[in-house]
Amino acid sequence: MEVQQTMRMLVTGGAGFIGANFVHQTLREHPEYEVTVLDALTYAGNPASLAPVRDDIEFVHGSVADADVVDRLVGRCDVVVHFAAESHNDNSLRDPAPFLTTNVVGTFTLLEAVRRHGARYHHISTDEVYGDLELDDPAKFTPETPYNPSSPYSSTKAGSDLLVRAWVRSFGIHATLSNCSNNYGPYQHVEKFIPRQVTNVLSGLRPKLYGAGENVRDWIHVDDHNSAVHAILDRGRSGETYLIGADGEKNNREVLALVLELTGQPADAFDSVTDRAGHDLRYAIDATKLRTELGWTPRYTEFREGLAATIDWYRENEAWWRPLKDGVEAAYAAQGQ
Ligand code: NAD
Ligand code: TDX
Repeated sequence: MEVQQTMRMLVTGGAGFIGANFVHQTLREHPEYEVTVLDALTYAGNPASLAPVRDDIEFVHGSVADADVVDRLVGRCDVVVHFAAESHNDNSLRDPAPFLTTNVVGTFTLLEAVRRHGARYHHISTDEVYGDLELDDPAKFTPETPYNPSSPYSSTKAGSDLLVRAWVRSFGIHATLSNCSNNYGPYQHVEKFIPRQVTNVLSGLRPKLYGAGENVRDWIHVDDHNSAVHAILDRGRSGETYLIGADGEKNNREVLALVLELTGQPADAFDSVTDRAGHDLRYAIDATKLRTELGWTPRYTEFREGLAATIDWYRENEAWWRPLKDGVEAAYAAQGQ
């Protein structure tokens, strides 16, 4: 019988949306890992998202920008998967400062610890580093697309990606990067588009569409994002960037129409509100490298089904999102959104 060696994995941002789903998937499907989560529990971090696995992981409350705690944890890990970030574009327009500290200084702090201790590092990033595409452009983002970020959020993510690439080239750290499109699924903060609209309907509020709603996002289920990250951890080549996407392009109007249909609302039961400043028009991912080189395929190919299951999750888990809702809506209302 083959005995599998246990590897110690540090997951930063594991109390956030994608990180928490990653921890759940890792414990379910990858028993070779022992998981430690490092999370600062900002407004976006929720210990309740880890409650089902609380006894199976180590949880450390702290910041990725804290060099002492990072050095101690990276020093006793084999693998670091870095999800922690300030992640919301609208917040980055209100106050960019924490985006610099967490996304840039936090990544720098991790990279220095990885350099000292020799851990394997995987960097989670976004397709937004590439800027946006025209609606009628047949092109999609590829790993060769030049960086051209639009918002304080995406520019700090781009900066953090460039730090990783420089640490690979200059110091030879063992690192991979992934840039993924828009995720949906359980445990996503109610500030984000799909959870905001779903929880608005569940609260008797009208959904809010920015501008004309023509902006296109390339939706992927969070479990598909995370299975791609595991494929990269298992089989990715050091120093390489993999784009993660599942051919899920839809404009915001279409997504909102589905939310309204699946929740039994009339098709016109929403408000058009002030558009986002600098609003990126379209994102689209070409994931050929991930599919051909690593043999990855998505499981959630029917957006309608994945969205219906996500709506059910918000229906059944009101205790998880209700405490966040009023504060988020008050902040949006203050800026006419
Ligand atoms: P999120 O905002 O839901 O979660 C972020 C987590 O990081 C929270 O638990 C928060 O407490 C934690 N955190 C914030 N600052 C920290 C700090 N200084 N130290 C330690 N922990 C800190 O974000 P998300 O949507 O889960 O995104 C996770 C990662 O995936 C981010 O790097 C984001 O850029 C990337 N990403 C997100 C999407 C998406 O659609 N949500 C798409 C592509 C890439
Ligand atoms: O109320 C809303 N109404 C609306 O029309 C909100 C909150 C958003 N929108 C629009 C803006 C975008 O075109 O919906 C689209 C999606 O918005 P967000 O959920 O804020 O996502 P986005 O800005 O596309 O960024 C997301 O995907 C890439 C994540 O938040 C990022 O972390 C990730 O990098």
